[in-house]
Amino acid sequence: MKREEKILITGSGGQLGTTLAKALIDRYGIENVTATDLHPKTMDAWDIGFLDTTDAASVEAIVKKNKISQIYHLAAILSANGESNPIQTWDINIKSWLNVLEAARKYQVTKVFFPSSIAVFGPSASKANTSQTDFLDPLTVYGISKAAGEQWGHYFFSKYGLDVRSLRYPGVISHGTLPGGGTTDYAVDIYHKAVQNIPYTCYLTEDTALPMIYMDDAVRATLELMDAPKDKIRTRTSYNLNGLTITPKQMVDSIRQWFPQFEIAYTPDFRQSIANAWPSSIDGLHAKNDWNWSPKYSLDDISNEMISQLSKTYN
Ligand code: AKB
Repeated sequence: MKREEKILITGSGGQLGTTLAKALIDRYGIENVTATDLHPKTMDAWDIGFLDTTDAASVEAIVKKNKISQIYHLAAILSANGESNPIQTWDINIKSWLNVLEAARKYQVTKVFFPSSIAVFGPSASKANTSQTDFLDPLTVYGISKAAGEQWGHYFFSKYGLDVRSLRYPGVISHGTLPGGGTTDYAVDIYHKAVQNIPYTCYLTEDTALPMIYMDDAVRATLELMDAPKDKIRTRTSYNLNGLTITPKQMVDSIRQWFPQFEIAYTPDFRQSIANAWPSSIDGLHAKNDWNWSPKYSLDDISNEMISQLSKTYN
């Protein structure tokens, strides 16, 4: 039976937004999900409508008109792209989030989801098994906007009682949609090249360890967090979301089980210094304790899924 919720997704055309929209439509029914993006498009079974989340009046109008009860605010500029225009990135990421929070507060939205990121951490945090409460000194404008966004979510919760929930995603690996301008994008691009038998040039060194997660785990975590009873959510800034830790070399070794001839070269660029300031692994203790989070996908599970799905796309 479909549950009675009215869902708004912003940034629904992006990597996470596309898969999350499908999961929410399956769960709540297509008539109850308003999927939006700055770039509208028609998907297989649903439409993504236009919404500029930096325009407060438009955000309020859609929340009011559709009697929205839950918002998943995914619209944002990611870490690598954000560096080419820091002020605009800050403006877009923060303005849109404040517009969503204000509309949610005014129109009694019951739950709001904010995607944060491991990018909130910087050089002062421990590199390995980084705790959720470790020091936040992000070096990218994306990381700064996520760290501030977490605090805004916490503020709206403590001041107005708005039920804001958030996860710090690691790099998300998926076959459905390409990621758009992050530092962890190589972990998706590499599979596209491998299945097409094209050599890949990686912009990070072979031993750059970063936290990652497979899309199915990322979507399941999002839904489990949003489903958890309110009194279980003891973190109102953002939960560390742990999946696994991968280096480019480990990924290549995994891919070579399917494609032994796969070729890779390493030419680090500006994204290397972004990655160097991020944790290599994160501690998901709070997510486990509060709402029982446990990731499922290993690196070989991910390679298996990515290669079999992308082989269908390219063949
Ligand atoms: C990025 O690389 O910017 C994102 C992230 C880790 O938030 N994938």
